[in-house]
Amino acid sequence: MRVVAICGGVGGARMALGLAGIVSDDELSVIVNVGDDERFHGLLVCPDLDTVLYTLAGVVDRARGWGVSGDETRALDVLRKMAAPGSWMMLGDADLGLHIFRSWRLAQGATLTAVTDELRRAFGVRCNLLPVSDDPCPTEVETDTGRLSFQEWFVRDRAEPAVRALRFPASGRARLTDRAREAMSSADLIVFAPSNPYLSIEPMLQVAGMREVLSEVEAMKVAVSPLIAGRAIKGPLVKLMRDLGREPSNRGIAATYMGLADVFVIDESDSSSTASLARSSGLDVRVLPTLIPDAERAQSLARQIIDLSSTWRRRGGTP
Ligand code: FO1
Repeated sequence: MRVVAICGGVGGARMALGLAGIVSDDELSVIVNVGDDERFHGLLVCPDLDTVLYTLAGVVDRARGWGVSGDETRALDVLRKMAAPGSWMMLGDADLGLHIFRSWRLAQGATLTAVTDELRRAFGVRCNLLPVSDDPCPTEVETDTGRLSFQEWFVRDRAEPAVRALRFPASGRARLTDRAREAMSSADLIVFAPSNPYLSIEPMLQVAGMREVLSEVEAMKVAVSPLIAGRAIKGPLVKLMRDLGREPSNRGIAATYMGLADVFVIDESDSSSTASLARSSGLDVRVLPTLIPDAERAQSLARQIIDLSSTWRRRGGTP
């Protein structure tokens, strides 16, 4: 079975880890958000790609969910001593080594897809790891304090400024890569990871070609809600939904996936809303244990989603 995971952030990396445990390497493609990418100290940092890479390679700092376990900050200490702009971004020494390599290869003319492939091979990651686009497609955040880059809002300002809107200035111009397109077109199952729909999934849907390919594919499309008992495990999801005037519930999350996904998976703790959610969204709502704090639980969720896809038939479709 050919599986594509559409991912961003820590929830995305954990879902990818679960799938990587049970899907054969050449049949798994992980397509990753690049809307959070930003330059620091002249280097391109791609937090979502790196979080997936470090997680799949088993070197991620598990407590934080991002960065390299046991990393030090001697380089950053110097940058801070020099009051270098952007030194609020916690870049460890080993992490910086990766950013140096990536920035050097990009300056030589390599695409982000090619460099990511070099990195995942070197880190011993065997499935396909694919940026959604090779073009810059930053997410910008319109706040009460003005327009901020994604990391200024998320890290420097701790996601505190109230969000009026998310902006995607490269929307429709940044193109889907051929490899991401091919992976989705030939997939049997596409899983939208339990990532933040506004910060991780929506930026990918803004990439030219992404929505079209998703609407044409044969694959069964399953979206996993990041809410558990109505709350996000990590990150500013609920506050962001309130700021944006969306209902901070699975009903609000489902709105992102209406007309896009076939199945919407919610956590057992939210099962009382299943019937009303199915009615209001038109999605086939299923209940599974979606809390994935470790590889074992992530693998168990991945297994249950794959089992679901082997028996699932599109409503009104041919058997
Ligand atoms: N998140 C933080 O909350 N503080 C940081 O200083 C920070 C540094 C950082 C460096 C590299 C990297 O790959 C991720 C990093 N993150 C940090 C996480 C990152 O901001 C978020 O995971 C995503 O951009 C949101 O999905």
